Parts: sequence; C-alpha cells; structure tokens
Amino acid sequence: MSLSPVPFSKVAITGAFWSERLATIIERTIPSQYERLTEYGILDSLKLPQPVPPLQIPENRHGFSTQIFWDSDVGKWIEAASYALSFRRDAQIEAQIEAIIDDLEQAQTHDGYLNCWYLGRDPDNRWTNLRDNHELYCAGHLLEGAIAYWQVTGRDRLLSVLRRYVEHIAKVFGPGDGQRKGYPGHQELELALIKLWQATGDNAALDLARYFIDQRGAQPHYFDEEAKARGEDPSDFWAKSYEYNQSHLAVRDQTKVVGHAVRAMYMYAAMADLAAIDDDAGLKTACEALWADLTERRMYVTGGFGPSASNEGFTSDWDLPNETAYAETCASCAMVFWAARMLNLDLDGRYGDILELALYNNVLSGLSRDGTQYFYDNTLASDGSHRRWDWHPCPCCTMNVSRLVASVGGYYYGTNADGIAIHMYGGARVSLEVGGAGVTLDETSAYPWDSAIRIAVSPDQPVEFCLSLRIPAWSGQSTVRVNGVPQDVAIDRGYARLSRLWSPGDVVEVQLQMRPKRLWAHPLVAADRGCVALRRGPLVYCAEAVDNDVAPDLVRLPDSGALTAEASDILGGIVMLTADAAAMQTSDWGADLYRTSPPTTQPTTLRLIPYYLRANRSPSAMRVWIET
Ligand code: FUB
Ligand code: ZN
Repeated sequence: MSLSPVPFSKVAITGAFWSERLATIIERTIPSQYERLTEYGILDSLKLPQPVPPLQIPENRHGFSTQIFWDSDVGKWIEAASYALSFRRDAQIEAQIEAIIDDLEQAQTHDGYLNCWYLGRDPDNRWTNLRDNHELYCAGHLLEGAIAYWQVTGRDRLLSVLRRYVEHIAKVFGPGDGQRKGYPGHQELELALIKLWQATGDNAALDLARYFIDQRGAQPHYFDEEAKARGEDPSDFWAKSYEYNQSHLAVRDQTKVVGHAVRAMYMYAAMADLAAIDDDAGLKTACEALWADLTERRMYVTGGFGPSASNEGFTSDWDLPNETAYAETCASCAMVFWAARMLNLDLDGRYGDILELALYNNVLSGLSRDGTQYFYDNTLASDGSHRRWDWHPCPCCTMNVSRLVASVGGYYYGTNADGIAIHMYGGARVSLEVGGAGVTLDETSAYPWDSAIRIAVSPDQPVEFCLSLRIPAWSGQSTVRVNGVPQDVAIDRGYARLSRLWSPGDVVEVQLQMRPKRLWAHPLVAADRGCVALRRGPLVYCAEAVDNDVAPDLVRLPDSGALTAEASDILGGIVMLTADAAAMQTSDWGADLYRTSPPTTQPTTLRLIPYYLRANRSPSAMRVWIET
C-alpha cells in the first residue's frame, strides 16, 4: 500500500543539525538571495516596462540567454522563503513576497497567461518553442512557490494567479481539437500540477500532468513539428538528440537515465507520483528500471550524478570522473524529490538510503556554512581552485538547495491506513491521525553525528498501528527496543516494522551502527580504481589540505587499518575521521623528473571532514577518493 508524505508544515524540526541549517536559511540565505535577485535585475524583470532593457545575461553560443527562465528563480525563491517562514515567520520577507505578487498580478494577461520574458520581449510568439524556452518550466516553479506560500500563510492571492495560469495552459494543451499536443522541454510543471491536485483536489491539473507525461515522446515528435513551424530544421537542434530532454521515447519505454540530469529527475518524480495515484504498473516498472540504472551505474558516491558539463547530464555507464564532475546541485535536489516519491510508492529502504545520501552529501555541499555561497557543480576532487560563488548567471541551484533544506521536515514521515513510516532521523516532532487516534512522535537524536535514536510515541489513547523505522543499509547490526525491551524484529526491505498496541508513554530506542567504513567503487569505474572513500553513517568524507600536513593527492591510505571517528570543534562542531596513512615524500627526490626507484613514504595521519563542508575555509586541495 502506498504512503502519503506528511507535509513539512506539520513537522517541527527540533534537532541541532537541521535547526542550524534552517536558521541559516531564514536569517542569511533567503535575505541574501533576495538581494541578489534585486541586484541582478531579476525582480525588475517582472515589471515589464516597454521597451524592455537590454539583455542582462548575454546569449550563449546556441543563441540562448538563461535570462529566459528568470521567472523560475522568482518562483523558487518564493517557495524556499515560504518553507523557511514555516520555521520562523518574518514580516520583512512576507512583505517582499507580497510586492512580487503585486507585480505578477499586474503582469498576468486577461486570458491568464503569465510569462514575463515572453510578455516583455516576444509577446506574439508564446508557446512556439517549448523545446528550448522554458515557458512551462517557469510556470511550474511559480506554481510550486504559490502552493508553498498559501500552505504556510493561508494567503491565496498568488495561488489564484497561478490557478488562472494553469487553466489557461490546460486550454492551450491537450488532446482536443485545436489544442497543442506539446509538453515541457524542461520538465517541472508536471510535478507542480500534481502538487496542486494534492493540495486542492484540482482534477484538471492532475489530468494536465498526466497528459504531459503520456504525450512525451509521441510521434510525430512535437519538437520536430514545432521547429518546422518556426522555419527551422529540426536536425539543427544543438543537443542533436531528444535523449537530452528525455522525449526520445514514450516514458514507459525508458530504461536508461539519459540526457540533462535535472530534467530527467523532475520527470521521474512526476512519473512516480502518477504511478502511485493511478496505480499504473507501467510507470512503476519504468521508474524501477531507471532507478536501478542510475544508482547501479551512474551515480557518484556522494549521491551526485550527471558528470558532464556539455549536456549538464549523463554520459555512459561507469563514467564518473572526479575532478571534472558536474554533479549539479539541482540534479541531486531533484533526485531527493524522486526518491521521496519512490518511498511513498513502495516502502523500501533503498530509496530512503539514496534520498539520505544525496541530501547529506551532494545537496548540502551546494550551500556554504554561512548560507550565502554556493556550488553548482560538485566535484569530488579539486586542486583548491574550485571555489564557492555568491551568485551565478544561471542561479538555478541556489534556490533549489534552499527550498529543499527549508522543507526537510517534509521528508521525514509517511502514513497510510496501516501506520506510520519514519524515513529520517535527527530530531523532529509530528502529530498525526492514525487508526482514529491522534499520535505524537517525538524523535530525539544527535543524528547524523550519533546513531542513538529515541522516539517517544504518544497516542492520545491506546491504538494499534505499525510503526516502520528505516534501518539504513550502512548500519549493519542495529538494535530496537520498546520500553527498554529488545525487540526481535526482522528488517523488511530496510524497515523495522513494529506492529503493536501503542500506549501513552511508550518509548522506542534504535541503536544504529555508525562505524566509519571504507568504500570501493565497481572496478569498471576507471576514475576510482585503486582508491577508497570513507563514509560514516549518511556522511561521505573528504580530505582537505587545510586539515593535513600533506596534500591529499600525495597520501596513500591502505585498504585496511583502523579508522577513528572523533568529535572536533572545527566547522561548528563535527565528527572528523582520522586514519593512519603514508605520505609520499618530495623533499628527498631531487631535481630529476623521473627515476628508477619509487618515492619514499613517511607515516602520516590523514584527517577527513564531511564532504558537504568542503570549501568553507581557505582555498584547499580536496579529495573524496584517496589512493591506496
Ligand atoms: O534550464 C534550467 C536550469 O538551469 C536547469 O535545470 C539547470 O541544469 C540549468 O541549466
Ligand atoms: Zn542548478
């Protein structure tokens, strides 16, 4: 039986790890993003003066300016800010959102259309280039922002604007005579429409999402026809293949993760949603095949993927270069969205494990400790020149990471008629209805630093239900106690399932195993041959030169030997890993470039920090995979 996620708005984050990130987002990230949106003219672009000012973001070699999707940045900022407001209300941020809504309301045309780029610069050519121009993508992000703002504040002015826009889109696109048979060139609106249906019961929105998903890849190919109608030769498409936007095949026939990584993940997220809503076996099978392809052959150890900058996406199996990894922050955020939906579709810990891996590593790496700097690409090795930046000509990742972190509470729990599943730990409180009773779960732990988890289960009356607790695959042997009594509970697909009559005062204790471990990559991953990576719990570690006497690429870490985890007060308080290693010597080498004897080595202690905290201090060489 599928599960429904418990929305972020019902979950109070109480643990230190995520509370610190949430406070940083509301205090620093959201305000600084607003400043950047102002400074770079993105908020002004909603005001539609005529004539419009010159392009701020020059066209790239394909004649494309990323300015075309500025509306999406505004939508994502509103969404991130709204989630952050559910952590702590802030009158100034709310006033800023209200002013943006004034502009959007003003910009919307009488028929409901709302895309500020087209309205300002190309009003007669709406919907003529779905392949490249992001109109439907922008609609999706604005819609998600509107839903979040309404959910948090109860104010529906923006939602009304977006619902009018959705009605307009549903008139333009669909199977009927005179309707366009297209679908988003950059997927996103599909999952936003499903969110709208979930939040409001708007069946037309669900039908439209279903139409877009089902229509993808149909022949004759919509993007070909559309290109011809523009007077272009479809074969001039710069990406040369519709794998780029996953429209090369009908979605149910897709088994390989290909093309642009963010597009792919948003699409798979919507497919997983529809598989659950419609009990659609074809979509579920496709999602499972795509999941296996991604996680078994095409994913970095940090939960990043899409190694190539040229298509911002996938290349070939086992191609996972470290120094040039693109591994876009947005792609991992979108993978978390997909993984959460797979968990709801089919409660299986492997989805939770990857959700957690992507979230704690590739996603969190995208935001600096101080909350104002970012990574777009998340390399796994650097000579120290890969630095965080304040803003980017394409700032998509900035607000993707902030919207995900600010809504992290929405990934903790799922419910169905049988009970409650807990997917994540780290200090959270939630009150739910189960089996006709109100139940509060209060989980306390110092996760991800420590693996002792305590859950106070407080039903308002005794009630029977199944409490499913995710036991991560990395944990090995774990113990579960209820009211101090060890439970002989089998782990069923990554979850310990405790079915019993729960009474006020019941306490569950889970003890996971968080020993540091070495990881080796599949031998076909050429980039990682002869290397190990270290992991403790959900966190993958990296060595930065700033913590070590020797540059990480001169260190050799043996295949075995003790690994030690110790608390450190650097970087706000972390668990650091140390290991006995050998440092190759350069001082005794002399002037020769080559010689007939190998370098000498000296014993050294290698110190590693969690990967997500890399590049928060002085410029420093870094490696995740250490040679053995
Ligand atoms: O095209 C919109 C967004 O900008 C994509 O999702 C990112 O990969 C970046 O290209
Ligand atoms: Zn991005």
